[in-house]
Amino acid sequence: MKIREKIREQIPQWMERIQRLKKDHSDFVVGEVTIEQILSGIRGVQISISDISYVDPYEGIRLRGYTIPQVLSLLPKAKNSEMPLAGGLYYLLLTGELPNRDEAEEVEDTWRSRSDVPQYVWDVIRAMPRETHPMTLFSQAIMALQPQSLFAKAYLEGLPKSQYWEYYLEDSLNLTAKIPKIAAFIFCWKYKNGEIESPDPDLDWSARFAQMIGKGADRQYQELMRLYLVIHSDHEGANVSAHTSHLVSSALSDIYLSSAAGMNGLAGPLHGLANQECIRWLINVYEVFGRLPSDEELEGYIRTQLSAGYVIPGYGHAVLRVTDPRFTAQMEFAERYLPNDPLFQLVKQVYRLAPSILGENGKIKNPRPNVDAINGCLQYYYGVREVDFYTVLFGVSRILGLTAHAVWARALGKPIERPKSLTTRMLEERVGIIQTEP
Ligand code: CMX
Repeated sequence: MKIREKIREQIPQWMERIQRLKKDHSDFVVGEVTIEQILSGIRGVQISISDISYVDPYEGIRLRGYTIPQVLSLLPKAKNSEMPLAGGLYYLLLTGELPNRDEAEEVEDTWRSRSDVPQYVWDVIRAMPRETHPMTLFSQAIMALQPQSLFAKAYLEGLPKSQYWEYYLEDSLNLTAKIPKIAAFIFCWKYKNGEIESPDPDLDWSARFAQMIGKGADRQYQELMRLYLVIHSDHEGANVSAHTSHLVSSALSDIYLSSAAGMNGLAGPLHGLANQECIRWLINVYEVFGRLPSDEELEGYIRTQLSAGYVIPGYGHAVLRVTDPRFTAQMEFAERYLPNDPLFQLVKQVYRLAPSILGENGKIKNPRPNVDAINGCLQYYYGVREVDFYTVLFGVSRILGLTAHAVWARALGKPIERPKSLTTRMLEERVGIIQTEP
C-alpha cells in the first residue's frame, strides 16, 4: 500500500532530525513552566511534538501545513461531490503529502474491504442499558475490538521495535475502516429499529456513514458529513483527546486501547461533548422565547447565563485566539444550503452578540466561536436530532487524527511519557512561603 511505502521512506529523515536535536541540543531550554501554568492545567506548556497538525492561535488549525480552506480545496473530491474524500485526508495525515485521486481511492478501497465488524461487538452494545450515553457505547465498541489487535499479538510474539509502526498502521486501517459502521450501529440501536442500512459499496467512507444512519437519499447530508468528518479530524497533539491517546499509546497500548482512551476524553463537556451542550443551549433559547429572540432579549439571556456561572457552549478556546476556521467552513456550508433555517439564524445572532458580551469582563481569552458553536445546528437541520449522538460524530472523525499520531509515534520510537509531579509543599518551599524542613 502506498501509505506504508511513503511512511517507510520518510522514517529515516525524521529519525535523523530527532537524533540530531537529541545529540547536539538536548540541554537547550524550550520554555519555562510557571506556577500559574502548573495550577491551570499545564496550559501552554510546550511538552510534545506533533508534525501532523498545529493550531496557530491566530490562524487556526493546519493539517500537515494546510489550512482548512486549503484542505477542502486541494484534497481529491468524492464522486459527484464538491467535498473531499476522507481517504485522501487520512493519506495526508499519515504521509504529509497531498494524495492524487488514486492514492485517496486506495485508502477508501482499503476501508471498504475491512469494514466488517465482528458480530460479538454488536452483542456487547446490545448488552448495555439503552439509556447508556452513545459515547460510552462508542468507547466500549472500540475496546471490544481490542482482541483483534495485530500489534498486541505480534508484540507478545517478540515483534522487533522497528516494526511496531507497521502493526499500528494495520490496526489503524482496520479500526478506521470499521468506525463508521460502529457509529451507525449505535445510532440505529439506540434510536431506531436496530437495523443499519447496508452500505452502498460505490459510496465513499463519509457518505456510507450517512447512508447507514438512514440518509442514503440525502445528497446534501452526505456533503455535510464529508465536510464534517474532514474538519474535525485533528487539532494538534496536546488537546485532551489527542494527548490522552498519545499518553496511553506511549505505554505501547495498542490502537484500540489508546483510541478508546482518547474517546473517553472527547466525551467530556469541556471538550467534544460541547457540541451536544451547544445545540441544547440553542434549542433552549428558542424554547424560552418561542421564536427567534430580539437582540435585546438574547443579550439579556446570555448575561443571565453568565451571571449564574454557566459557560456559553461553543465559545472560547484554550489555544485559538480568533474565530475557529472550522466554524467558518460550516457557516459557509449553512449559508449555502440552509440560509433560512431558524436555528442557523440563531447561531448567527449569537455569533453577532456573544463575543462582545463575553469579552466585557476581560476574563475569557477568546470570546469567539469554536467548531462546536454550529456543528449541531447543521445535524439538526438534516433531521439528525438525537443530540447526545453528536459527540460520536466528532469521534468518528477524530479517530483519524489520533491513529495517525500513534502510527508516527511508533515509527519514531517515541518513549513512554512520564512527566514529574510535585507536592504543594514543594512549591511553597520553592517560592519561600514556608521554610524547607532540615
Ligand atoms: N462562557 C463563559 N465563560 C467562559 C467561556 C464561555 N464559553 N469560556 C471561558 N470562560 C471563562 C472560563 O470559565 C474562565 O473563568 P474562570 O477563570 O472563572 O474559571 C475564564 O473565562 C478564562 O478561561 P479561558 O482561559 O479563556 O479558557 P480555558 O482555556 O480555561 O477553557 C474552554 C477553554 C474551551 C474549555 C472554555 O472556553 C469553555 O468552557 N468553553 C465552553 C465549552 C466549549 O465550547 N468547549 C469546546 C472546545 C472545543 C473542543 O475542545 O472541542
